[in-house]
Amino acid sequence: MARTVITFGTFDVFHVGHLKVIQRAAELGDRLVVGVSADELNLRKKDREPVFSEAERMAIVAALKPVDEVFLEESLELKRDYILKFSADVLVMGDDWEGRFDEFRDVCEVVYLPRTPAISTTALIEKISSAT
Ligand code: C2G
Repeated sequence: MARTVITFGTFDVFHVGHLKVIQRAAELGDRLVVGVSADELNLRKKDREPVFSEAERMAIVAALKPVDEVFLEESLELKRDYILKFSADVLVMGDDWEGRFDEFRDVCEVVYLPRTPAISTTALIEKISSAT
């Protein structure tokens, strides 16, 4: 039976930390499904508009070799529904989310992977905006 892995993220200003979590997630199964968070959800979650729109962020993630399918993550509260809808066997998140999704262990495996150090969208935005 094919093993489906699901992961979620904003993936704004796509960087190598995003790439690594996606590559490592894909290695845990046969099919990788990625939920890309909606602009609206991002605004609520981080209190700012993403640099790239949800359509652009989805297009970038969908074009990656390890990714089989992308969908728009419209709400953090729908995680269980998404896991069931895509018949995910494993939920993967970076360890900045450690413990936050343990409640889904009744329907799938939950794995937290170590974040790639020293890179983040916020730091990149700051670096770019301070460049002259
Ligand atoms: N990530 C990583 N290393 C970094 C930066 C990010 O491993 N240096 C991982 C995060 O841990 C996450 C994924 O990349 O698993 C996407 O990160 P974000 O775009 O910051 O996603 P986030 O806003 O945390 O959205 O439902 C959950 C949310 O949609 C997650």
